Amino acid sequence: MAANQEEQEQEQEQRRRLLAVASRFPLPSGCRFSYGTAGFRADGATMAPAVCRAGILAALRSVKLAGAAVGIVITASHNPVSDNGVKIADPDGGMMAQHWEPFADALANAPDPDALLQLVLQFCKDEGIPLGSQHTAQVLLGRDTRPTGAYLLDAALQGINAIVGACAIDMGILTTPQLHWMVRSKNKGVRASESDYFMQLIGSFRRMLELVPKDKIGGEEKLIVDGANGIGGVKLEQIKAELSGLDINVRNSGKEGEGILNHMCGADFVQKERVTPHGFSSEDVGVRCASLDGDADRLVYFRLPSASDNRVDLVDGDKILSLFALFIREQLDIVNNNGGQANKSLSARLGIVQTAYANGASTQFLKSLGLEVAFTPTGVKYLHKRALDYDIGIYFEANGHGTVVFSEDLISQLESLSNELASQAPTGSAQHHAVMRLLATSQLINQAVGDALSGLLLVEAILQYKGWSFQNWCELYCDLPSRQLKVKVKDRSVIVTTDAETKVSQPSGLQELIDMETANYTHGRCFVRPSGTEDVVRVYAEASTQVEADSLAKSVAHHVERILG
Ligand code: NG1
Ligand code: ZN
Repeated sequence: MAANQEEQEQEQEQRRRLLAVASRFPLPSGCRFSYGTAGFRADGATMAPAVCRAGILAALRSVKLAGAAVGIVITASHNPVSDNGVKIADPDGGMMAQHWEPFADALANAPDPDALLQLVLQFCKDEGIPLGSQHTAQVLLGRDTRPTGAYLLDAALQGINAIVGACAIDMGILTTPQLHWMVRSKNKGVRASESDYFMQLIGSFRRMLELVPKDKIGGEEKLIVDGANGIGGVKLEQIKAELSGLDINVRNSGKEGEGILNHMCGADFVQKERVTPHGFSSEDVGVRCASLDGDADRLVYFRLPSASDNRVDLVDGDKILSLFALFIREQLDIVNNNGGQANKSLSARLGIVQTAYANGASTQFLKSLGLEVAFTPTGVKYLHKRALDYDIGIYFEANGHGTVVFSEDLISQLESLSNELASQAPTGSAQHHAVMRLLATSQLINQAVGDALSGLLLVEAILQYKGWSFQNWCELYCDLPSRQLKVKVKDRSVIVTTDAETKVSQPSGLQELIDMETANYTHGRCFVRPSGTEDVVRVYAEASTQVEADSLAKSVAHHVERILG
C-alpha cells in the first residue's frame, strides 16, 4: 500500500474512533466540567464522559511530547466516597501544563461527537500534534479505592484507545503520589514499578536511621496512622513490617467494615475540624498520630492531649514544612561550616514556598531562621513550579500537601562530594554524614508531588535524628488562631484577586471593607478568594485570639454575602 494511502486510512480510522467513543459517552444535558486545581471533579456516577475525554487528552499530551509517558489518576482525594475525579500528570510527574487546561475544558464540554472531533482536529492542527500517522503515546493509569473507580477506569481506557497508536498501562489501585512517581521514574528511564517505589522508600528510610547520632537513638517509636479508610492505609500495612525502627499501628485502614472513606477521619477532617478522628479512643492519649487523606497526598500529625474532650493538638502542613526546613538547613550548615575547608562547600539556594493559608506564625518562624519565603496562589501546580526555582525548594499547603524538590545540579554536587569525602575518611566525618542525609532525603521524599507516605517517613526519620518528641515539634512555634469559612455565592468568578490571592481587585470596594475590618484586630490578617474546586468563596482570618479570628472571618463573610450573595 502506498504510504500516502496508508496515512489517509489511518486518518479515517482516527476520526472513526473519536466519533465512536464520543457517542458511547454522551454528555448529559446541563453537565459542565471545569479542569480546576484538582482536575475534573463531580459525583462519581456522572463522571464517565469527563474521564473518557481526559483519556483522549492524556493520549494527545503524550503524542505531543514525543511519546513520553503521561499519567491519569482517578480519585476525588479527601472528598466524600460518592465523588470522583480525574487529573493528568505530565512526564515530569507534576500536574499537566496549565496552558492545556482551556482545551481540557472545551473537550470535556463538547456537546456531541462531531463537535468533539472538530475540536480535537483543530487543537492538533494548532499544536502540531501528528494525528493518525506514525507516532506513539503511553498513558499510565492509577485509581483509588472508590467504588466508581473501576467503571471510570474503563471510560479512561476507552478514551486513550480512541487515539491511534496510544498504549494504556493500568498500574492498579494506588495512592495518587505513587502514580506521579511512576510517571516521573518511567520518563527518567529508571525502574518504575510499585515494588521499586517501596524499595526506594524503605531503603532511604533505613539509610536515614543509620545516620541517626548514637546518643539520639531510642526515642518515641510508636506511631498511630489514620488511613482515612483509603488507599494510603492499605499501602502502609503492606510495608510497615519492613520499616524497622518504627512501630506503626494503622487505624481506618480501609479494611471491610472499618468505616467510610474520608468520613469523620483523614487529614482533611482532622485539619479542618481539629477533633479526634473515628477509630481513636482515650487509650491513645499522648501518642504521636498521623492522618492521611483518601488518596494519600496529604499528611498532618496530631495528638490527643486528654481523655476528657475530643480536641486534638494539630501539627499541620506548615509545621511539617518547618521541621523539614530546619533539618535541611542544619545539614547544609554542617556541610558548609566544615572547619573552613571552603573548597568542599556547597552552593545551595534553599527556598520555602507557601500560600496565604500558611499560618502567619510559621512564616515568621521560617523568616527568623533567615530563610527565603515565597508565596504563590493556592494550588500545588503553583507551589511546585516556584519551588523548582531553588536548589532545594520546600513547599507545603497548611492542609498537608507538600514536598521537597532538589535540583539535578545539587544532587550531582552532593554525590561527588560524598565520594570525595568517603575516600578521605572511610568511617565518615560529620560533614560526610550530613551530605549522606541530604542524599537520602532526596531519595526518601517524593519529588514528583506531595506524598503522605514518603513525607511521614521523612518526619519520623527527622524526629529520630533530633531525638525529638511530638511535644518538642509542637513547640517550634505557636500557631496564631485562625478561622476558615465558606460563603456560597451565585457566581464565585466575580471575585478577582491579586498579590498571590491576598488582595481583592474586583468587585471594587470589597478590599477596602476587608482592610477596615482587619484594622480592628491586633495581628489581624484576612483574605478572600474564590475556591478552585468548589462553588464557594473562601474567607480566611487570623488574629491574636480565637474569638477575634472567628469574629473577623464572620464579619468579612457577611460583606461577601451582601455584595455577591
Ligand atoms: P480550593 O478549593 O481552590 O481552595 C482546595 C485546597 C487547596 C488544594 C485544592 C486541591 C484549601 C484552602 N484549598 O482548593 O489547598 O488542596 O483543594 O485539592 O485547603
Ligand atoms: Zn488528596
